Amino acid sequence: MTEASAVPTIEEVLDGSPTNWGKWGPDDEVGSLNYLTEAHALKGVGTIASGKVFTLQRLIGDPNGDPVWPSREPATRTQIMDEATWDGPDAPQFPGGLHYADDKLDAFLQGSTQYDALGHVWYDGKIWNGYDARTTVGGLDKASVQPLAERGVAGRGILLDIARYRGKENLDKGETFTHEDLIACAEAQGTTIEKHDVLIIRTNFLKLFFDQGDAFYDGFVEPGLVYSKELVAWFQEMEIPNLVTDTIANEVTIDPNIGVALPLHCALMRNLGVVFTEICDLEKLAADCAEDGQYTFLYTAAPLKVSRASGSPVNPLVIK
Ligand code: UVW
Repeated sequence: MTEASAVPTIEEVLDGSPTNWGKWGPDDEVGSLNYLTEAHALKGVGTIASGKVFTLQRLIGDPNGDPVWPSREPATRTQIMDEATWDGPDAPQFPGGLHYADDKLDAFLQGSTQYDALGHVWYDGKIWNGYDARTTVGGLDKASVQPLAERGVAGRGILLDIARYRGKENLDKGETFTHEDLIACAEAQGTTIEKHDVLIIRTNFLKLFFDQGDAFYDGFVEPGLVYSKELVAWFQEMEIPNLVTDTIANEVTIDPNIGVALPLHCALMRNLGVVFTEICDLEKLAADCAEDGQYTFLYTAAPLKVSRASGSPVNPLVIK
């Protein structure tokens, strides 16, 4: 414990917590995605029964607003060229009379459905695989999103519809669940979480962003997984490569037991190399899974290849 407050430091909380540093060599930058081999891609393919396709990205520039982490702003798209560009006498001229539309996006790379780079969070001066946190200065020289983007993700995904399991339209502010709840939820759905599954967790919490407007950010505490030694051990034992959710930060924002912000980002991402995917829209997929009872599928995704970036937008694809 620090003397100034009752809240322990992350170092204190995660003292002795397992790491996978060095497991895939001293130069590794993709962490637990190493668990997803060609055989796992084929295992995902083997679940395909109907060929139904689902995209999990939220709209960027939603007229109803884009939910983002409180310190970030939604993306702004600016129209640069359109038919009006050709209204005046100084209009560009292209041989043959071509006109076209162009636009640009000013966006937080983590301001929409996104992959976090493994170097996105840290404590104690070290990021994933033990790289020095100074390697993040001015851009991530290590464990940026680029290696994740180059590798891509393909494997068996499993939807864990916690909201439906709890009989709720959406989880409430600060509501928590554990790995045991995930196991029980899978069982209630008639399936089992297998080693190396991509976990896709539905809370439908962001419904409140659209229902409540600005009030959504009052006392901002998202629901989600809550830290425990047992939960971290379970992720390690199950060799989970990728944690995907429909919340902004994949875990309860402030741990209700210890008061620490986002400890699972540290225990799972920084220490185990579990890759995080956030702000997904799981509504159509969840409705379909509830209807046909098939909660496992091929999950594929590739974030954008952005040099030295700490995250990148993504539009994950599920095929059932
Ligand atoms: C933070 O870690 C602050 O944000 P996120 O993981 O939600 O991108």
